[in-house]
Amino acid sequence: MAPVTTHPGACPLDCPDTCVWQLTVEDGRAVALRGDRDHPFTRGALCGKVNRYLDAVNGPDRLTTPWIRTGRKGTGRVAYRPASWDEAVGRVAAGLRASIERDGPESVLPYYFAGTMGLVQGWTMGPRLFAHLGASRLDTTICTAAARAALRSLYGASVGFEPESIVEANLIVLWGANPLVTNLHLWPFVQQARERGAYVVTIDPLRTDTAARSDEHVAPLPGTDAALALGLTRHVRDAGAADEAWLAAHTTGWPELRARLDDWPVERAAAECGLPAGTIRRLGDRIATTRPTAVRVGLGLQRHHGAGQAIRAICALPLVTGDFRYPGGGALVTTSGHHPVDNGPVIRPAGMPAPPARSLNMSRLAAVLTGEADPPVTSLVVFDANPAATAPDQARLLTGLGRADLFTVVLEQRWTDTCDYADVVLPATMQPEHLDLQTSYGHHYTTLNLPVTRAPGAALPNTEIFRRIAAALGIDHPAFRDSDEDLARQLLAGAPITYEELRERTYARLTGVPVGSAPYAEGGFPTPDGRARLHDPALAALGVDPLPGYTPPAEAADPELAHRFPLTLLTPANRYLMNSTFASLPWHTRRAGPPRMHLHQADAAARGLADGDAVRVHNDRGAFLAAVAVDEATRPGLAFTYKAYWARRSPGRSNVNAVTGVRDTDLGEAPTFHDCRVEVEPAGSASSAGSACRWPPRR
Ligand SMILES: Nc1nc2c(c(=O)[nH]1)N[C@H]1C(S)=C(S)[C@@H](COP(=O)(O)OP(=O)(O)OC[C@H]3O[C@@H](n4cnc5c(=O)[nH]c(N)nc54)[C@H](O)[C@@H]3O)O[C@H]1N2
Ligand SMILES: Nc1nc2c(c(=O)[nH]1)N[C@H]1C(S)=C(S)[C@@H](COP(=O)(O)OP(=O)(O)OC[C@H]3O[C@@H](n4cnc5c(=O)[nH]c(N)nc54)[C@H](O)[C@@H]3O)O[C@H]1N2
Ligand code: SF4
Ligand SMILES: [Mo]
Repeated sequence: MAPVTTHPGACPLDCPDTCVWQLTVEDGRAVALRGDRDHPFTRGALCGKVNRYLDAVNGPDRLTTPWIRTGRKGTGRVAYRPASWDEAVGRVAAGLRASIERDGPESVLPYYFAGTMGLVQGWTMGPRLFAHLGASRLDTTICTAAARAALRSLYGASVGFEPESIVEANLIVLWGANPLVTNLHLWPFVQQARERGAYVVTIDPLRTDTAARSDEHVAPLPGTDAALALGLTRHVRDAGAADEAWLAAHTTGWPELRARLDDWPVERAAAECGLPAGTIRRLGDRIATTRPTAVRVGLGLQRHHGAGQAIRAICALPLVTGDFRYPGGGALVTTSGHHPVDNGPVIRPAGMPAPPARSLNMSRLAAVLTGEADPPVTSLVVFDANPAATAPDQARLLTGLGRADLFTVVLEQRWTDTCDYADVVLPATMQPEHLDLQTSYGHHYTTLNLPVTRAPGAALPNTEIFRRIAAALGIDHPAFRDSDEDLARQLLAGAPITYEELRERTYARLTGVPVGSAPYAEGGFPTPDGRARLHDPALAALGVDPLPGYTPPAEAADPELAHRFPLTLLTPANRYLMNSTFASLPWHTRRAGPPRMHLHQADAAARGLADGDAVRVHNDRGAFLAAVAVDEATRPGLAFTYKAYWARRSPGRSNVNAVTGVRDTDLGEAPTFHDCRVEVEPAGSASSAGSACRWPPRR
C-alpha cells in the first residue's frame, strides 16, 4: 500500500482569509483536505466551497496538455488540437515575436489577476518576463484600486486596525461587507465580541445573511455611502464626540473637514441615502458614545463611480472619533499594506533590463482591444484570470478577443470561457502541485505552500511555463533561470524571517503588528509625517476634491437612464463560487443554482413576473438570461444577481457582465460593476425560457 502522508499548505483563492490547510496525499495524489486547527485566524475550518477543492484538483476536466487552435475563435474546444510543449511554446514565442517586430513590444499585453493569490506563481516570473520584453504593463484595477487609492491618500497605504483585535470592539460596523460569505473566518471574532456585549450593524443595500444576523441592518441606496459617512461624522461632531486631542496630534486637515461638515446635515445625508434621518441619528449616537468602534469595510461598496470618496469618507470617521487609540477601534479595508513582502524588486531585479512601457488599465480591456490602445494590442497573454466571464462590457470584449489579428495565449487549469478565444492554451498546475508564498488581505500571516502531489499529465507551474517561453524567445538572462524557491527567497528579502525558518513553521506573522494591538494608537501612519490626511492637497492636483466628499453614482443617479432602465443592479459574491472559479464544477454549480435575477415583489408584480420565470435582463450594452427570484432582500428599484457564472455555460451564452460597463471610479480608475442600470422582460422564446430553467447545464 502506498504511504499516506499529510502536508500543510495554503488556500490560494482570492479571499481575505488565506486559510492554512492540511492535505492528505496517497501515491502522489491528493485524497483529503481539511483546515489547520492551529492557525490563529482560520482555526481549522475551511469554507464549504473549498471543502470540495479536491473536486477541482482531481477533476476529469483538468487540462493535461497544451492545445493549439485549428478552427474559428469562439467556437469552443472542437476548434483545437493537442500539442507537445515544444510545439506550443514555439508557437507562443513566434506569436509574441511577430507582434514585437511588427508593432513594438508595447503591442504585447499580459492580463492576470488573483486566480491564485500566490506571489510566486502569480506575481513574479510572468510579470518579470513582460517587464524584460518592454510589454505594456497591466494596471491591476479590477478589484481594489479605488480603495487602494483612497487609503494611500488617507492613511498612506492599505492599512487599518488589527483584525483579531475586533474581539475588543463594543460597536462593529460591517460596511458594504458580507463576511458570512466572503470573509468567513472573521465571523467567530465578531461573535466573540458580541458575547462581550458588542452591537453589530451591517450597512448594505441588500439584506444579506450577514445583515440578517446583525443587531441592526441599515440599507442605504447603492453608491451613497459617502453621504452616509459625512452625515454620521457631522452628527458625531455636533455631539461633541470628535477626539480633538488625537486629531490634532495625528492627523492633518481636521479644521477643513470640520468646516466641510456644515454642508452635511443629517437630513441631507438621509435624502441622498434613501434612509430615515432618525436611523442616521441613532447610529451617529452609537458611534459618538461607543469606544472602541471597529468599521470593517468590504470591497463591494467600492464598485461604484463614487468609490474613492466613499472609502475616504468612511475611513475618516474613526479618525474623527479617535478610535485608532484602542485595540478593536478604527477602520480596516484590507491588511495588504502591512505585509513586508514586496514583489516589485522581484519583477524587476537589479541588473535585468526592463524598458519603460505604457500602462493599460485591465478594467478597460474591452476598450483596449477594440480601438482604445494606440499602438494596438496584438498579443495578449492571460493567466490567473478569466476575463471573458469576469471583465465588464462583455459583448465588446468578446468582439475584441475575437479579432483575427490578435494572438492570444491562455494559461489555465481548466477550459474556461477565455480559452475559447485563445490561439494557444497551456495547462497549469494547481496549489498542491506547486510552490507558493501567500500573504493575506484579511490577516497578518504569511504562509509557504510546497508541492506535494503529482501534476496531471503535462501541466506545469506558471513560473516554468514563463521560463520556457523566455528560453524560446532566446532570452539568456539569469533572472529566467531562478527556481520557484529562489523566487520565494527573493520575496522574503525584506521580511524578518528566512526561507528555511518559514519552511519549518509553514506560516508566520511578519508584519510587526502584534495580535490584538492598536498599531496607530500613537499615530505613525505610513505617510511622510506619520499623520493621516483628512485633507490631501495632492488630490486637488488630480482634479479630485481634497476633502472627503460625495461623488453621486453615475448610472444609478441618471434620470434619463432611470426612465429607460428602472432597475439598479448589484452583483455580489456567491457563497459557493469564487469569482468564476468553481463555476463549472457539478457540486458547486448545483449549490449555487442557476443564474437568477433577484427582484423585489413590487418590481416583479409590476412586470407580471413570478418566481422562476425566465427573463432577459438588458440595457444598451447587452443582455443575459436568468430565472426570476422574488426576494425581500431587495427594495423596489433594486435588483441583484450573483457575479461570475461562466457565459458559455449560461442560458443565452452570456452572463451579468454583458450589462456592466467600462467606466472609471472617481479615484483609482477602477471598474464600476455595481453602478449599472437594467430592465427585465420575459425571455421571449420558449427555448431560451426552457434553457434558463435547466440547471446544471450539460457543458
Ligand atoms: N464565496 C465567495 N467569496 C469571495 C468571492 C466570491 O466570489 N465568492 N470573491 C472574493 C473577492 S474577489 C472579493 S473582492 C471579495 C469581496 O468581498 P465583499 O466586498 O464582502 O463582497 P461583495 O459581495 O462583492 O460585496 C459586499 C456587499 O457590498 C454590498 N454593496 C454593493 N454596493 C454597495 C453600496 O453602494 N454600499 C454598501 N454599503 N454596500 C454595497 C453588496 O450588496 C454586498 O452584499 O470577496 C472574496 N470572497
Ligand atoms: N459583475 C461583476 N464582475 C466582477 C465582480 C463583481 O463584483 N461583479 N468582481 C470582480 C472582482 S472583485 C474580481 S477580483 C474579478 C476576478 O476575476 P478573475 O481574475 O478573472 O478571477 P476568476 O474568475 O476567479 O478566474 C481566475 C482563473 O485563474 C485560474 N487559475 C487559478 N490558479 C491558477 C494558476 O496557478 N495558474 C493559472 N494559469 N491559472 C490559474 C482559475 O482556473 C480561474 O479560471 O472579477 C471581477 N468581476
Ligand atoms: S476561500 Fe477563503 S475561507 Fe475558503 S478556504 Fe480559501 S481562504 Fe479559507
Ligand atoms: Mo476581488
